[in-house]
Amino acid sequence: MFKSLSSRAARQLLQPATTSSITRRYAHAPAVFDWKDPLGSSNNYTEEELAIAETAESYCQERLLPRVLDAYRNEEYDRNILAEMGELGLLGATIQGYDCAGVSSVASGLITRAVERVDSGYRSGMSVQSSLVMGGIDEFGTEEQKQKFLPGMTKGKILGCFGLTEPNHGSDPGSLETVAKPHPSKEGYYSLSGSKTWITNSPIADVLLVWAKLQETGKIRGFLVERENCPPGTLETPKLSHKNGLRASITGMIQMDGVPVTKEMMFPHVEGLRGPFSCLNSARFGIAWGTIGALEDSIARARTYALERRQFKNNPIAKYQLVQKKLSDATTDAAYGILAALQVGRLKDEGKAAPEMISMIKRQNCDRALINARHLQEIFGGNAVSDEYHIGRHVANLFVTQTYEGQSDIHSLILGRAITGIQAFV
Ligand code: TGC
Ligand code: FAD
Repeated sequence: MFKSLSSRAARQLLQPATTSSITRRYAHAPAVFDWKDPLGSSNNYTEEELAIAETAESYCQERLLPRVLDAYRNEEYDRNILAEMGELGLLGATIQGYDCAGVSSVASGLITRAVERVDSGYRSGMSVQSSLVMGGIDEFGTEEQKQKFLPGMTKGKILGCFGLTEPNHGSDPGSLETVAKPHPSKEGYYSLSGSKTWITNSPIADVLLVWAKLQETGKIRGFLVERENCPPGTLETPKLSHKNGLRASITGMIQMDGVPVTKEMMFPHVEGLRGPFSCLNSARFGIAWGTIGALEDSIARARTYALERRQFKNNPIAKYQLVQKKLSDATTDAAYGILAALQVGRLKDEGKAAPEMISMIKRQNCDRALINARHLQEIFGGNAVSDEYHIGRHVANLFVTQTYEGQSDIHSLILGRAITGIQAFV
């Protein structure tokens, strides 16, 4: 957190400026523009946050980047990635206790930015584990549930998934059909039936956080389904293949037919959409940081390409105004996006971040990252079609980030409702 100004610094700020103090103030070397951090956002991070960002960036560049092309080509997600991240303390990093790192929201944002600089799919696998499942257990779980799952999940030894979306209900999860009723033969158990789709990590998850309507009340409740406790034939989690985006992550369905879940595995004190949406607040916040990481990687690659590629009288294409405009637009949106995410991160840790603020940065950063990456793709000409230039992968991924955790138009309706007081979805 920022320290309050020392009384000496406060006195200096409050003193009327004299000629000599003005001279002293401008005697520094002139500030230099850094295209990688155009508005100097790194001045606002604590030493600890900078150190965490460096650890995450090193891991991602040294360990994730070398395997992303094969993973994307073959649509393969290596579950060891979550164990590696766990070793470094990157999972569930904002959670206090249970062997988690307990860092600031801004530090967790810097982690997602580092991961998504390599690939949105890798960030997706991490977000689901950290924000959606561990975050949900931390906020709504019993002490027994926390003790049982969080220490293993922060190490990446127990993997989680989050099942809200259904084949017929995506933007409108309030209409979900999955039902939990008293188990017909097992005392103290519910029986879960229904189907979820487009669920990140579901084929490899050990614990599935499933949102279902309790038959007795008609209210949505959260259930922790442990795969190893499901009798044969009650749970299937088939992989969804042939995706044209997010291919380095694993996505599947959750098909439940009378899954027995002990009553102790239901979140006791939250009902309705407040449960899943509270988990989504943290995940959406992470995406706002992450997508800027993907955009920053697109900018760096497009800049390098534009400086090296020569056309017309052997000029680098970076010399031409239309190419420079694309780089300027993208760099400006990335810089604004990070500062907005940083502001919301500080407010989040003070308990002052309204969900609509998170909708605003999720929507804006996803939309701007997608639009700018698409424009930067043009700089690569025909080479953009080769996956070895990485830009096409970012563009395909960023379409998905704009779609999940609330499609951008849905976030504009959330904002519209907050601005006008009038609900537009129904
Ligand atoms: P609405 O009336 O707005 O709200 C119902 C209840 O929920 C509460 N609430 C929130 N609580 C905490 N945080 C938030 N952000 C909240 N938003 C709403 C609200 O106060 C109310 O509580 P209560 O106690 O009064 O009942 O509900 P609605 O049905 O009208 O909502 C409409 C809408 C459009 C806002 C909502 O359905 C929505 O956000 N739709 C988008 C669906 C979505 O985001 N799905 C995400 C699925 S998970 C996913 O995509 C993971 S991808 C992971 C990866 O790979 O990275
Ligand atoms: P729909 O709701 O059918 O929307 C289609 C279009 O209609 C959108 O453009 C939408 O904005 C628009 N629309 C809908 N209603 C309105 C309205 N009232 N006004 C104006 N426009 C409207 N879900 C999970 O629960 N867990 C996960 O882990 C998860 N991972 C995912 C991973 C991937 C790769 C993908 C692609 C999706 C994932 N999802 C997950 C699902 C995701 O959250 C949904 O796809 C998303 O919420 C949109 O729902 P939908 O696909 O049913 O689209």
